[in-house]
Amino acid sequence: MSSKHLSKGSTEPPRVDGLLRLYSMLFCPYAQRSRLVLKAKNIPHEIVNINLMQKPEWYFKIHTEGKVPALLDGDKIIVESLDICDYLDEKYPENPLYPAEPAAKEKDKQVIQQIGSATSIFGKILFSNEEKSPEEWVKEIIKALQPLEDELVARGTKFFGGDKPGMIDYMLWPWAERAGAIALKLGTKLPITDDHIPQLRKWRKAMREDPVVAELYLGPEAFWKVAQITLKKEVPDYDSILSA
Ligand SMILES: N[C@@H](CCC(=O)N[C@@H](CS)C(=O)NCC(=O)O)C(=O)O
Repeated sequence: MSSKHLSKGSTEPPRVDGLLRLYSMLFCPYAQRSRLVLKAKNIPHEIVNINLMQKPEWYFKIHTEGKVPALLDGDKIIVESLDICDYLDEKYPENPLYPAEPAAKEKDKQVIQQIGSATSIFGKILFSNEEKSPEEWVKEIIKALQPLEDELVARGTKFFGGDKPGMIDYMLWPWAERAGAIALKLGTKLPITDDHIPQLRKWRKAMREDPVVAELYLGPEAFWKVAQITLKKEVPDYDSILSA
């Protein structure tokens, strides 16, 4: 399902003329955004995975900070997940992920800008050693996600994109997929009740059934394994986590 993560001392795989290349890392939510868009739009591409703990020397010529994702299109290199996804949506008009109407597209972009602050709570819970009760975490989660819940309610649609997922949906999904790892960390189901962010929770179930999401789905256990290794300040063996 995925190529080996290349490390220090490796050589860059030969490029294939005319084929898009995404530099990625299997567990990176930002890279997942690009992979979702590539799949949703059925764009032929290859994936080159990067070991972010032991970055290959050659990779700094692609991305000066050595981050993923980065997209290579001929001589062009595009970095930053949102710029990559917008680039792909513009270059490949089939199955557009934004509304055609410019004001509506602008609105979608504004919502996407809010995703980072809404979802930073997940990383805070997974990667910090802060001791809080599940009830306290739930309060923080609901507060952080309420603006997205309100937006979905205002739209009155199953997905932010309407009756099928659009750009907002795919930009948000990687964090919704990782949310299941929180219960694994806390050792208990989160005490979320029916009146807590009901539309977003319905959205998450519907997204899980989207064929594009399903094809790239790794599941909470894999993310929790990576988080645990990272918390111990050890280097995850990205290639064996799914089979371990
Ligand atoms: N703002 C960037 C964030 C990319 C990012 O932080 N990627 C992480 C992996 S999930 C990374 O490359 N980390 C390696 C590093 O920071 O050196 C985007 O949206 O693409």
